Amino acid sequence: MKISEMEREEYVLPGNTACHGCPSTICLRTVLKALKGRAILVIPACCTSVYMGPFPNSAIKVPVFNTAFASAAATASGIKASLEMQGDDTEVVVWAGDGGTYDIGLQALSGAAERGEDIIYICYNNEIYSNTGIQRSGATPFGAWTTTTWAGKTEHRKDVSEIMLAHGIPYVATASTGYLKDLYEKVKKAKEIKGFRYIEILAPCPPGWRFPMDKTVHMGKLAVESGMWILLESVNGRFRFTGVSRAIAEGKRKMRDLEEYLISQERFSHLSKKEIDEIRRYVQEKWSRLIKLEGEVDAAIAKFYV
Ligand SMILES: Cc1ncc(C[n+]2csc(CCOP(=O)(O)OP(=O)(O)O)c2C)c(N)n1
Ligand code: SF4
Repeated sequence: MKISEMEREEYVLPGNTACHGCPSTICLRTVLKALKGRAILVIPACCTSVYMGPFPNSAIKVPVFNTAFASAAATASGIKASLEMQGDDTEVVVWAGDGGTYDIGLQALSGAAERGEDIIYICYNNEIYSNTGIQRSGATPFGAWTTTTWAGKTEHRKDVSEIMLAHGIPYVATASTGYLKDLYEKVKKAKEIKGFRYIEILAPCPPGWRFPMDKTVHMGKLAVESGMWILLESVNGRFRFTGVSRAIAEGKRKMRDLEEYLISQERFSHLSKKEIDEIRRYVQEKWSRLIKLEGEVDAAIAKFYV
């Protein structure tokens, strides 16, 4: 598919109050185009619930239910159940930050996934609580400066996409603000699948990560090209790398130096060589774990059918 073949209709309107270069607006625009606007959004407290505008005004051209932080997936489950009773197949989509996904809404997310609710849950992961002033979250990477980790975060991030893989749901994918066509296609694919679907988008945030606001898409590409963020997809348990990450996993493309990604953001400007090496070790370990996972799935399926 060419980018010019994307849906032309706009569902995220100009004049909203997001920062210039906001990854959330860029990606939500893409997601709603992929769904052709046939969606009800459920949004817990986050930047999106602020930049969409105060009631009764809204910069988002689909119905939005603003819900309490901890309950986005539960609220979406309820809305879907009531639509089903009315024979309405409108897609119900949670659009939440990493604070609302990794930390505060994790129990509702896990419960809805385990119950197999027929909803799409999308986390735009900017690796911080940006709306309230750049605090650390469970998604903040090791070493990153935030207003609650002045000397750099001392723990590694957890990975909710891997946690969702472990739930055995029909669709799990990661995407990046750097590759909008990939995001568009993954949302379209998710729409065709029934059951609980989870998509997580890396969302480089200019004020939170401290880089110039015209570099959002570039940063989203650099994250993938340096191996720091991995593009993957799992359809009914069949796991595979996608896009640039697939080329890297197959040895067709070399990773860019991780340091190039780190030094282009001021949040990492204080890092020592030892800390950079620790991030490198963590990234390599994650790659080996996932490469093994892909290999194991392929081997198992091959045994099944040969
Ligand atoms: C229960 C509860 N705790 C705290 C808040 C304050 N609060 C509103 S938005 C927000 C940060 C959200 O972070 P995230 O989900 O990562 O989204 P982002 O702001 O980065 O878009 C916080 C802490 C709240 N609204 N409700
Ligand atoms: S702080 Fe970041 S995520 Fe929030 S509106 Fe600004 S650019 Fe977007």
